[in-house]
This record gives sequence, structure tokens and C-alpha cells, in this order.
Amino acid sequence: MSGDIQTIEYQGLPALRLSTAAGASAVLSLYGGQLLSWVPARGRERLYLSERARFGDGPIRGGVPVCFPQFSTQGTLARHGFARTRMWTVTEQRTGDDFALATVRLVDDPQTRALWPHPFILELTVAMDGGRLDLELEVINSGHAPFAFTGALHTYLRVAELEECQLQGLHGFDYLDALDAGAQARRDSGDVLLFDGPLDRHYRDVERPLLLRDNGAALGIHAEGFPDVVVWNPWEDGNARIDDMAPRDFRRMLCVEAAATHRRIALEPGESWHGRQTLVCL
Ligand code: TA6
Repeated sequence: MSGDIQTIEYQGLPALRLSTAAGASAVLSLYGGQLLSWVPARGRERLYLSERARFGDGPIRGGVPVCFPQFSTQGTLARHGFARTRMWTVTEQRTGDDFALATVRLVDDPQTRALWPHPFILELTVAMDGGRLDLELEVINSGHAPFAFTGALHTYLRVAELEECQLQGLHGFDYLDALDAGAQARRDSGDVLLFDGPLDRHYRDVERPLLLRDNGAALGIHAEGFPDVVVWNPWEDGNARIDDMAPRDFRRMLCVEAAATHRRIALEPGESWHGRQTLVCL
């Protein structure tokens, strides 16, 4: 038996449902090129998707939003750029005995050029087998002038209980605290990162895989190409200010994002860049 990819409608949006013979599944929305669900074989849902999420009306709260060509408010565009609110198209679907893979693409058009004057091709490839998910983002400069961008795979992990979670691997790396604007970079000195308050940290040049322990389950988080890691949880007060998240949902989610934030990535005409985030059930 082989994997399967179906074209479906998910909350009114066109989407792909990927499944593998071993029983893993994922849902990829063409709105935003956003992964909305990932259930590994014999496992539980690993992505947080808000029950109050809006679908097709602004950003979708949860899954893996693609932030491009701007991370957060690091520029003049709307926060996290426009890729997460555009319609993408499917360019490739493949399945094998133990995997399913789909690629979706976003290309510049008059609306994106009115916001950001650069021709580009953005491709997101989602590949999974029984217990592993790879998300690869490729950016191509298809124009005649150089451009530079920041961005991220803004992965919302679903956790059983945030206060029981431990994130390992960030020890010794420098970070900027986005909750303390203007502060100098600090160095993480804890063995593990624990969660007992709001957090919005931009770690730089993280060269090590991370491990998230969550109520007995362990998830490996690895990035290639993306130099930075953003860890975000709004905690109770921040949660209350987010109208598309149910109260106290902050305890069920943790964003661990593969990001390019502290240095813009520059591409000459014809050049491309790619970055990947891999999640592995351990
Ligand atoms: O990646 C962390 C962050 O930039 C936070 O500062 C935060 O507010 C968040 O992303 C969510 O942004 P959004 O525009 O989706 O509400």
C-alpha cells in the first residue's frame, strides 16, 4: 500500500490531505501555503490550530504560517509579510511506500508587487513519513534586481501542558528578547527552557537540533538554512489580547520557529535560497 494525497476543502479553503501507508496524515491549506495539521503514525495531533481560527480572512491562527518577505514588524509590510494571506498553487504531489510529498508555490503578482516591488517564486515542500515531517521553503529571485528578505516557518506546536514542557538545545546561544524592546542580546544560560510566563525570544545562529519534552512525548526539531530560532508563547495576558485564540489556549501551544530574522537574506537575480524545518517523533 502506498501513501495518498487528496484534494479537499478544509474550513471552506482548498487544501491537500496527505497520508502515508503507516497512518501519518497532514492537511496543507492553499490559502497561505499553510500546514494546518500533522498527525504522525500512531500519534496525536502535533500542531496547534485555534478553534477560533478564521479561515481565508487574514492570517490563520495555528499550524505553520509562512512568514515572507518580512518577519514580524521588521519592515514596512503587515506583520509577518503577505505570503500567509495569499492563495498558493500546487506544483507537485508524490507518494511512495512510506512517504507523501507535496509542493505548493506562490509567485509575485500585481498585488504583491504593489506591496513589495520584487518578482519572486516561493515554494513550500511538505514531506512526511511515519514519524517525521520536513518543511522546506525555497525562495527564488526571478527578477532583474537584487532583493533581501526575512522570514520564518512560524510553527505552532500543540503541547499537552505548557508548564510541563522543556525545550533543550538553546543553551549558550544569544537571543534578543522581543518583549524587552531595545535591550541588548542576552546569552541563554539555562540547561533547558521552561515556560512560566510570556516569552518571545529570537535566538541567533542556532547550530544545534532542539528537543521538546512534553508530558512524556519527545519531539526533535531541526533546522537547516534558517539561522535563527524564535520561541513564542503569549501566556495568559497576551492570549487574552488575541481574539482568535480561546482563553487559556496558551497552555496548549508553543511556537518554535525556524527563522531568518537577525540578518536579511540577500538574493541576486536568478539566485535561490532554501531553509528547512524537520520535526521528528522520538
Ligand atoms: O513569532 C513571534 C511573533 O512575532 C510574536 O511577536 C507574536 O505576536 C506572533 O508572532 C504572532 O503574530 P500574529 O501576527 O500571527 O498575531
